[in-house]
Amino acid sequence: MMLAISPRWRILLCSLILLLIAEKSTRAAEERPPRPNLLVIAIDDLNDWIGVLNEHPQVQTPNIDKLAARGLLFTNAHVQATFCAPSRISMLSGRLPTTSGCFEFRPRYDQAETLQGVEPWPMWLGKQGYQTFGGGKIFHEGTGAGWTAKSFANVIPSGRNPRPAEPIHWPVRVWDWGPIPNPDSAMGDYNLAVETARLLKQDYDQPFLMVAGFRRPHVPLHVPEKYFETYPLEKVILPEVREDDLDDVPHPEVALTPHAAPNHAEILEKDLWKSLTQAYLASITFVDHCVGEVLAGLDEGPHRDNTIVILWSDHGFHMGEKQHWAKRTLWEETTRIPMIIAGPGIEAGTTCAEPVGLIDLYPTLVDLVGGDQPHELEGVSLLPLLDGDSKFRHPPVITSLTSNDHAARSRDFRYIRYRDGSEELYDHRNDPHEFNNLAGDSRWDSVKTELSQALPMSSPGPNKTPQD
Ligand SMILES: [Ca+2]
Ligand SMILES: [Ca+2]
Repeated sequence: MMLAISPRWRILLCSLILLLIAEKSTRAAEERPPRPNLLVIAIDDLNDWIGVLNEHPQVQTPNIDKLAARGLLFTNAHVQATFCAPSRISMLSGRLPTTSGCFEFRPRYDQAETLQGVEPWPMWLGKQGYQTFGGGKIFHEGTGAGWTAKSFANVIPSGRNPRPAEPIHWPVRVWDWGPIPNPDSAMGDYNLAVETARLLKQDYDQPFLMVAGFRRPHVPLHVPEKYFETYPLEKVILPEVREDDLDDVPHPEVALTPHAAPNHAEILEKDLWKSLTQAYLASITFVDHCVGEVLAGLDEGPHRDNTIVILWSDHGFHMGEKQHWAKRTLWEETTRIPMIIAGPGIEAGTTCAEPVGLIDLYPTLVDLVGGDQPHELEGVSLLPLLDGDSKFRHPPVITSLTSNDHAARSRDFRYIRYRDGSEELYDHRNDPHEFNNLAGDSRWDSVKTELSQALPMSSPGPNKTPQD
C-alpha cells in the first residue's frame, strides 16, 4: 500500500536525503589525507574477467576482488585508445588520442609534437614533492623507450617472464601459450610484486608514488603450471557468442587484428579455443597472485591507512567474441577495463556505473594531491565519485580506433561511428554482449544524435574500411 505523503513532507524528506548525501561527501573528503601515498597497479591486456565484474563464471581473482571490497569498483570504465601503446600515452599524458595524434605504435610519447612539454603524471607528481618508484610495463616498451627511467626517480627492478625453449601451441612465439615448469620466483611479474611489496614496507620522509606494471595476461600466455591446473581444460567455459553476430555490423573486417593474433576460423579448425581460454584464465589468476603480494606488502607495512590504491588495465581483450581475438575494436570487449580505487576517505565495497575513462586518472590524481596545475587535461576528475556523490554525472566516454572511427559509451548505450558514417548502437540494459545493432532503427534516433554529438569531429572520408 502506498502511503500518502503531503507535498510539504515530500520536500522535507528530499531535503533530508540531499543533506545526508552532502554530509557523506564532506565526511569522505575530511577522512582523505591531504597528500596521500599513491600505489598504482597496472595490468596489461586484462579484460573484464575479474570475479567482482562477473563476466566469466570460472575466473578466480581473489586478491583483485578483495581490493574492490576495500574501495570503489568502476563497473563501466573504458579506455580511450584500443591497444597498449596509444592507450598508455593517453592515460599518462591526460590527452585524448584525437588531440595527441597517437593512435598507433608511432608516434611515441617523445616523438609527438603535440605532447612537447606535456608531462606524464609520474613526472608531475615528482615535481610536487612525491618520491616516485616505477617498474615493469608502464610506458609501452619500444614506444616509450627510456620514459620509465625519465619519469620516475627510482626504477623498480623486475625482469622478463620466461618463455619455453620451443613454442607449445602456436608457431608465432609472441602469441604462444601453455604452462611452463618454472616457479613463481622465475617470473619477472612476480619479482616486481615482491620488490614493490618490500618497498611498501619501508619508511619514507615524503609521500610516495609507487607504480607496478604487470605484463600478464598479455601474450605469450606462459605462466607456471599450477595456474593452469586451476582451470581443468575439459571444464573450461567459453564466452557467450553468436555465430551470426557480425551480420548486422557495418565493418566486420575490423574484427581481424592485422598483427600476430590468431584468426578465429583457424582457432576453431584446430580446436584451440578452450586451450587459449584456459591460458588466459590461468594468466589472470597468476597476475592476481602478484597483486596479492603487493597488497600484502602494503598491509604489512606502515602505509596502509595513508595510501590510495588504483588498479587498472590498459584495454580489454576479445576471446572469440565477434569472431575476434585480442584488441583494436570499438566494441565492449576491447574498451571495457577493470578499474578500482581504494583507500582512506573512499567508502569500502561500493560500485559506480557511471561511464568513466582512463583519461580521468590524471585529473583525479591532481585533485587528490593538489599542488601546481599541470598542462590542460582532457579527462574529468573522479573525486566526486570517490567522495560518494551519487548525483555526479560523467559525460559519455570516448574510445578512438583511428582519427575517424570512434565509440561513445554512456551509462546504458554504446554508439559507434566509422569514418564512412556507418553506425552501431547497442542497448546495454538488455544486450550486454552487444549482439543487436539498433543503429538502423529510427526509434533510437534521439539516442544516436545525443551520443554522436559527444564524438570528436570526423572528417567525411571516402568509403574506406577502418584498417585501409
Ligand atoms: Ca595492453
Ligand atoms: Ca550482431
